[in-house]
Amino acid sequence: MTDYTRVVTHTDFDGVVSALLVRDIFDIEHVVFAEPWMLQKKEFPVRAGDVIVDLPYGEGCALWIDHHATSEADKDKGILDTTAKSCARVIFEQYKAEYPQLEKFADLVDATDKIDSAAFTKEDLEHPDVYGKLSMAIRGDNKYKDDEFRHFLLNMLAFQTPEQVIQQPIIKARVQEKLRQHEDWRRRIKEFVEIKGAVIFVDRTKAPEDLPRGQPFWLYLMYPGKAVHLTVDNMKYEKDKVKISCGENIFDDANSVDIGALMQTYGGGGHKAAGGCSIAREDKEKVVEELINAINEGNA
Ligand SMILES: [Mn+2]
Repeated sequence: MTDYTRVVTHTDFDGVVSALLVRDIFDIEHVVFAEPWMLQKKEFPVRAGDVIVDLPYGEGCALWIDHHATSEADKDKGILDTTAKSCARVIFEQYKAEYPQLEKFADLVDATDKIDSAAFTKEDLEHPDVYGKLSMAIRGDNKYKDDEFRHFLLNMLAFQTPEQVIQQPIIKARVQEKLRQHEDWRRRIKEFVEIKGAVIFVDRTKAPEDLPRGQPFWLYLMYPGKAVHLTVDNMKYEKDKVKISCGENIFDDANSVDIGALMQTYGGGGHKAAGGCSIAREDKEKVVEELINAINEGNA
């Protein structure tokens, strides 16, 4: 029917669900996971039969579907809907009339909208539902194990309900490990937090290696009423650099600064509500101070 031979997708929950839908529509077996920067920097080897979803456009692919605002320049090259809350939603709306079997994924696509647009309530954080738990389990710190897990999850979601999927021993164990790590993070992260005006500043470069990754949205519950959180962290491979990530309080309208635009002035990017950049390690103190000042002045 088509010459589509491989799905190239993002490593997050939306990426997994987008791949699931595309695979179901076009009957493609082969799925690979990539990070947005790989396509941006043209470091991903695109093949002629590739269907690229939830990622920036890749020259030479057969089909591209996305919803990121930063993809606007490529909008004529594929299917882009920047108003959609998830890429899974774009695929679902585009193909559901022609492929009515997609209807079985309607709840999963609703859940993906919520996760990909961070439309969480306090209740969602305190008591994550089955989708929240599955999405927590998607990212670890080993690319090969993570990809293996994502493939497994994708295969399970193709023929079982999420409630059944989460009972699979491999998935259940990983979810439980993630919840445990998250508790550990919540207990220990406070030591590396400093409140600077409206900013919750987290310096992970000072934290021990074994401090797990947490869900940064929790910071807004732990330090209520603040406008943004700003985290500085080591980079895995580039030891002479640090990465900065910043996001606005999802429970509160306290932030009016365009975070993506601010990060762009340091070579990064993002959206109005969240963004990041990487900078030379030696500039850390200076840049962090400038960012915190800019955020506080913008919100004064
Ligand atoms: Mn997405």
